[in-house]
Amino acid sequence: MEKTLLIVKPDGVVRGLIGEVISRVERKGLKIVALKMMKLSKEKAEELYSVHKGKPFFQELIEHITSAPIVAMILEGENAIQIVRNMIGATDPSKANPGTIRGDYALTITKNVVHAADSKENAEREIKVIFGTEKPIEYKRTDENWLY
Ligand code: FUP
Repeated sequence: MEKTLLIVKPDGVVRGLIGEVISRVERKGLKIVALKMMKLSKEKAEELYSVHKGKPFFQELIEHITSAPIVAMILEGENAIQIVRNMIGATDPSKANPGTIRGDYALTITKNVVHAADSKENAEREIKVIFGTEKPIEYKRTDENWLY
């Protein structure tokens, strides 16, 4: 089954939105197969956002993501990557639709509450950066027969 990475960023954690984010993905039917709170080191942050190295907003991005704890989770489900991208909304909260996490809870592009992988390749790479060799936990949700 497809897996993706979702991160509640420091602004989301400090504003008390961890539960809100988790609640949305749980109700959607996605399965949380790994979950962890951590403070990202500068090195890990730069690895996570390596595609943005050299861009004008890189420094601000790294400063923000390392400023307070994050909550990272691996989510599993059919088309999980696209579904979670739809749920978080556009990168710029001023363009994110209402009903999406960023559309409902954020005002600015740096402090946009969540991060989610945008492709299979990035999901695999980002999961490795955050979870290393830690394995996702296998279990059944009781509603699986009603989701699939
Ligand atoms: P997303 O995948 O939606 O998080 O968006 P990107 O990977 O393009 O950007 C990662 C983060 O960089 C965003 F969450 C915020 C920051 N960013 C800016 O601050 N300015 C930009 O113009 C683009 C991204």
